[in-house]
Amino acid sequence: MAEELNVLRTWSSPWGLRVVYALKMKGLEYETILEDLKNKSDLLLEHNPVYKKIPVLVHNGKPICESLVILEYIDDTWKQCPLLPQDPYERAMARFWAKFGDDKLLPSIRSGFYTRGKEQEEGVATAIGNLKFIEKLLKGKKFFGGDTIGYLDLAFGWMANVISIMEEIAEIKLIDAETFPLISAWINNFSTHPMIKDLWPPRDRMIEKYKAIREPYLRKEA
Ligand SMILES: N[C@@H](CCC(=O)N[C@@H](CS)C(=O)NCC(=O)O)C(=O)O
Repeated sequence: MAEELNVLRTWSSPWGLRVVYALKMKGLEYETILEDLKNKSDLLLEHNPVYKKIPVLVHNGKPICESLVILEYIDDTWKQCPLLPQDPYERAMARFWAKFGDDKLLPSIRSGFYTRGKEQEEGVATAIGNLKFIEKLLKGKKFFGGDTIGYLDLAFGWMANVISIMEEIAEIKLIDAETFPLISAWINNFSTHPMIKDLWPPRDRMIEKYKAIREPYLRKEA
């Protein structure tokens, strides 16, 4: 049976990009259905009634939600170019760090981005502390997956997409090459990888978007 793969996402969402990167790594054809999150489609509400969020992968009519769950589904369904490591301990660790990225690292980076003054300094310090764990994971490796891009690289793709944009807008420094030589090299390796670079959202549009997202938080603070 011909596979039908649709991805509900937005042009900029790092969680949506996780899914299309994975499909591309596996060499699968898919259609993107772009969502307007201010006016969610009936299709999105029907396919993700619990969270009402993108991304959703629709495989032969069946929806799968939550980007990390979707990555595992893709890896379980199509065996070429494995994303998760084969070793059970390594698999568990990849899942652990992906969850750390979403639950701990990202909120700390956001708290440095959406604030000013002392609160911002504290957010940046916490984020830098969290990034130190990530730096250690890259010791002796080009990618989190080793020599090739794997599940954890796709899970951390948002770091390559978004951190430098947040740094520029909020005038903060999170990743400098001296403190984080391995993360800096990874960002370069990941963002220039042939499977990844064509799907990269344009920087000027991202800057505009993230400025607009930040603005209401600063107004609330003032
Ligand atoms: N944990 C979710 C996060 C997805 C997410 O935050 N999606 C955002 C766009 S980047 C969304 O759909 N927001 C709409 C809303 O919150 O109403 C995942 O990994 O898929």
